[in-house]
Amino acid sequence: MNETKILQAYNLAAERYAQFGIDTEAVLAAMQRFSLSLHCWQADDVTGFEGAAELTGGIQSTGNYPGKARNVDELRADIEMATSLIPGKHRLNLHEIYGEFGGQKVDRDQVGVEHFAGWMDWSAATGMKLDFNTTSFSHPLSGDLSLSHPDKAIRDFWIEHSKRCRAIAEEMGKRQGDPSILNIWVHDGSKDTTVNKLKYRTHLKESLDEIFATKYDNIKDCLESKVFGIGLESFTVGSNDFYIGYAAQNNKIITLDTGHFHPTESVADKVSSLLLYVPELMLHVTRAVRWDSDHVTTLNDETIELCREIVRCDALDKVHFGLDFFDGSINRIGAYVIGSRASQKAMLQALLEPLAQLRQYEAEGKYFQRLALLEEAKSLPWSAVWDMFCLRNGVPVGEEFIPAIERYEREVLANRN
Ligand code: RNT
Ligand code: ZN
Repeated sequence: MNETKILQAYNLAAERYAQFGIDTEAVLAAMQRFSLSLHCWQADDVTGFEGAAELTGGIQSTGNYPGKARNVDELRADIEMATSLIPGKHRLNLHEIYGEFGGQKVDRDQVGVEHFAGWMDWSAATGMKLDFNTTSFSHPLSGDLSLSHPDKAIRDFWIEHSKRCRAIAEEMGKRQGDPSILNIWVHDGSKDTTVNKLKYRTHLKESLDEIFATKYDNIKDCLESKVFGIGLESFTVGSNDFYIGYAAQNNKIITLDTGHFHPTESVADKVSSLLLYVPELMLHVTRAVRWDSDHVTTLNDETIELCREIVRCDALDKVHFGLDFFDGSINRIGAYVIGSRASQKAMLQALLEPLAQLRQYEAEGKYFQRLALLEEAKSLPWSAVWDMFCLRNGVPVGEEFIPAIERYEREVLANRN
């Protein structure tokens, strides 16, 4: 794209935003600090490196597009390719099943820092800081219940796994000089009507207490709820209420996955309530189509409103923005790039909102004016600022990333059979 034209359009946009007292240079600086945590599992449909035969635990990736990453080198190459097309500096969110196990069977209660040493070296070399997740699914002991299983031996197995994951994340946090976000999501639930819910939830609470008994300085613990899983439709042990209660009482972070609520429930609306009671939030931003389908995040109303609420709460430094979709039906690197750029565009629009004027209208009870400006704000020239952001970051402007992905598919992905 023509640089002079991008610059001209940006200058006009900057003038327009200045009429609302918005400094586009300050917004661009804020965008530069806004890091996404890219989920490693989009590259291989949540397979991991344990040699898993199938994805279990209430989640599903559909599609069989060729070229999925089969090992750690391919995964790293794909992430590096994706980030070369995404402006700014980002983090990588790893799951425990992505350790480097050297062809050995390393069970989940045996995993250690050594299995992530390569990732930590890669992180230091690329500057992509690491976040981490325990993995309760796709394992012979996954079943319908893990941390809430009535059998103490099974609970203990998953408690040990979770403790080890926290120790690994602590090492990541220490080495990168920035806390690693350690997320716990377990699929625990039931397909049908359940009559002893209190028992399972008591087990889950006690398991978490044990897991969190060790205090660490370089991790941030997060808990992710879910409305239901596939095959576990009637009951979820770790419901929204359960984790909000636990997090509020124990000063833990809540992870909001935008696919984990009732379809008409606003996740954006939760931000200002939760931040009054829990220290920070982690996000798993996805696009739920009819259910928690994990479609690629797009620039839709839900994502924009979520970003607006973060900005309106002045909470950019308290909200960690992770992505969580796994689409195996299209080019997987393309999926990363679309979802990441869409999230950034949503945040940019939020940062460019004429908030001072809107708040003044609201304070004065001028609700027609508030709604009118909210509508007008939608068509302010944010895309000129976006193009400038891409240009300054040396990444393709507009749709120019499409041929770059096509080339990678021809030259790299096509050789993975
Ligand atoms: C599943 C949760 C969870 C997973 C990943 C793989 O419903 O969203 O975050 O998607 O941890
Ligand atoms: Zn999630």
